[in-house]
Parts: sequence; structure tokens; C-alpha cells
Amino acid sequence: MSPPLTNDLLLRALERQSVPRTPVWMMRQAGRCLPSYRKLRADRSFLQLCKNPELATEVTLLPVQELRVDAAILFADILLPLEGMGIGFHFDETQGPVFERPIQTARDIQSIRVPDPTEATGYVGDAIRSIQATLAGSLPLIGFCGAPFTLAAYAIEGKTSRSFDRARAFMHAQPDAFSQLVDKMCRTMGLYLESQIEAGVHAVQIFDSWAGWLTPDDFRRYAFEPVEQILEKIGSRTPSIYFAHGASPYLDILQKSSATALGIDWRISLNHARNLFGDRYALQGNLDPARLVGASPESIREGVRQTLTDYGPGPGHIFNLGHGIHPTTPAENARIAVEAVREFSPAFHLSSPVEDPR
Ligand code: 1CP
Repeated sequence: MSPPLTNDLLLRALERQSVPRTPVWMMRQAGRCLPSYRKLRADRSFLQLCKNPELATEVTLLPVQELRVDAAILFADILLPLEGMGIGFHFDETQGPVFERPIQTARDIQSIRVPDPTEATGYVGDAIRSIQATLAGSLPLIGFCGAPFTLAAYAIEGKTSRSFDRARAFMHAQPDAFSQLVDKMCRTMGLYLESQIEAGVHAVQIFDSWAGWLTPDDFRRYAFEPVEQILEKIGSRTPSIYFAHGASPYLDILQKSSATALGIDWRISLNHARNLFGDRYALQGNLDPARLVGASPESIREGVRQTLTDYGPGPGHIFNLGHGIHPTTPAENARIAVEAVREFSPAFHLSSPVEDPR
């Protein structure tokens, strides 16, 4: 057992325990919206930052210092573990991820490996240990992976896409081969998250960024159930957050999730989600990230107040955006949102005996 954290608000909220204020972090908080990140990135590639534990530590801590969030998230990418599976890619400055040989046939899938994470992504474990040494028990560290469907979709599509048509066509044309690919992703991510937990993360999030393009039946089969298998593998070792972007059509399926918390995008009101899910899950979300791009400070504060009001009083809310922070967001606007959560949220937790760690 590791010693208690100075600020454990995120972990308390995940377990739906009382808190003096709502904890806040932002998906993609460590990236291009921070001038300090752009400076570190100026003479290095994104992958160089990810694969150097000292630099990954530095970048992980930037939003902690500059935005005053209540949790750090490991600086890495959902695609990193694919390299060790034999699915090569690079990040293009304008196009984002580009795969060298996108999967085209069932045969391509047979040669994909389920690697040992200490060999394939040992630098991630090193980064986690280095971040924990630097955080020195001040805040929780969130580990993460991509969900099997989202990762399979990238590997077939070969690049980002608006609606991943090629990947979905493959899924329907060759369902058995697609299931095998999803299964390999599932086993690799289970081992990968276990290795992050062993290295010391306090909670894990599974990002299913493209699950919202599936029919409800396909969502259940290719997105939800593989994620359930990963959650089963990690068991109760850490709390877990399942974020399926665009999942409003599948709320009845999500009600059966084994995750500790569900990430909610901005298309669903937290009020509706809370009524539906009752107190089975903590809920994370869901300010529209577009509000931080150019709205006035008053509008940002109003958006924060509305999000807190939508969730309502009591524990179990983790304030976040409804999806990743947009890279063109002025850092100042992200700061305004975090400060507004700190200012407004104590009124939603009047009965907490726990002290605010600041
Ligand atoms: O500096 C750069 O040019 C790289 C930009 C960048 C960054 C900062 C990428 C490329 N990834 C990241 C970091 C990252 N990605 C984190 C670290 C924590 C943090 O920034 O706070 C995390 C958690 C991710 C997760 C991720 N990567 C997701 C899931 C989240 C989401 O937004 O849905 C996805 C889909 C990716 C793929 C990815 N990585 C990077 C790009 C440009 C993309 C493609 C996005 C797309 O397809 O539109």
C-alpha cells in the first residue's frame, strides 16, 4: 500500500465518498494548449517526448503546475502500444497518426503480436515511476489506454477519419477477422494497463474515442464487451473510468458497465445521466470543450456553474470536459474554468467533513 495522498479528491470522488469540493482535470490537459509544452516540443518530435521518461515527467506535470488541476495524467498516447504489436505508425505534423501498413486482410491480423508490455512499452513504466517520484504523494496519477474498438479502427483506417468508414466496412465484411483484431487489442491493453498499475498509477481511464459510430448491437459486441474483459482483468486493483465518446445512443448498455466511473460527453446532460445511472457510478464530465476556445471569462464561468448544477449536490462528480481540450484553447481559459470549479463547487458539498487540500 502506498502512503495517503495530500490531495486525494479524485480518488474519493471516484468512490463516491464525500469531498469538500469537486475535483477537476481535463482530458488532453498536457498538450498543445500550453505554451510551455509547445516550447519543449519545438525541437523534438511528439514520440521523443513520450519515450523519454524525464521529458514525459516534465510534460505530465505542466498542467498540474499551470492549471492547478487535481490529478496528473500520464503523458503518452493511446497508439503507443501498437508499435510492439507490429503495427507501425508515425505522427505527421499536419495529419496526425499515419500507419505504415494499414490492416487490409485477415492474414495481416494473424501476424499481429500480443507483446509483453515491459519489452514493448518499458518507457511508459519508467515514466510512471519517475512521475510518482516527482509528485511525491501530492496528487493522484491517472494511467490510460485506448479501447480495443478505437485502436482497431485506427489500425485498419490507417489514419484519422471523420467516420472511420473503411474500418467499419471491414468489420461488416469480415466479422471474424475483425473480432480477432479486437481480441488482440483487448489482451494487449489488459497487460498494458496491468503494467501501468504495477508501476504505480492510482486510477485508469479507457478512451473509446470512436465508439459513437457503431450501431447499438455493434457497440455492445465490439466496444463494450471487450472493455468489460479489460476491466475484469484489472479487477479492483485501481478505480477505472470508461469514456466512450458519442455514447448517448447506448446508455442502456453502459448501465451494465463494471467501470467505477463513466465519462460523459457534452451531448448528454449530467442531470439525465445521474437520473439514469443512479448512484452506481461516479460521473466524469462534461463541459463542451468548444466553450474554452474563445468564449468570454463570464461565459466560461457560467458553463462551469451550469455543469455543476446539472450534476447537482453530493458526491460522485469529477469535473472534466466532454472531450479533449482543443489545441487552440488559450491556457488562460482552461485556468479560468479550473478556478471556477474551485470557487463554485464547495456549495455542492456542504456536508463534507473532509478538509479542502487546496
Ligand atoms: O505535440 C503533438 O503534435 C502531439 C499531439 C498529441 C498529444 C499532446 C497527440 C497526438 N497525443 C497527445 C497526448 C495524448 N493523447 C494524451 C496525454 C495526456 C494529455 O495530453 O493530457 C492522451 C490521454 C491522448 C489520448 C488520445 N490520443 C486519444 C483519446 C482521447 C480523445 O481525444 O479521444 C486519441 C484518439 C489519440 C490519437 C491521437 N494522438 C495524437 C493525435 C493527433 C491523435 C489523433 C486524433 C484524431 O484522430 O483526431
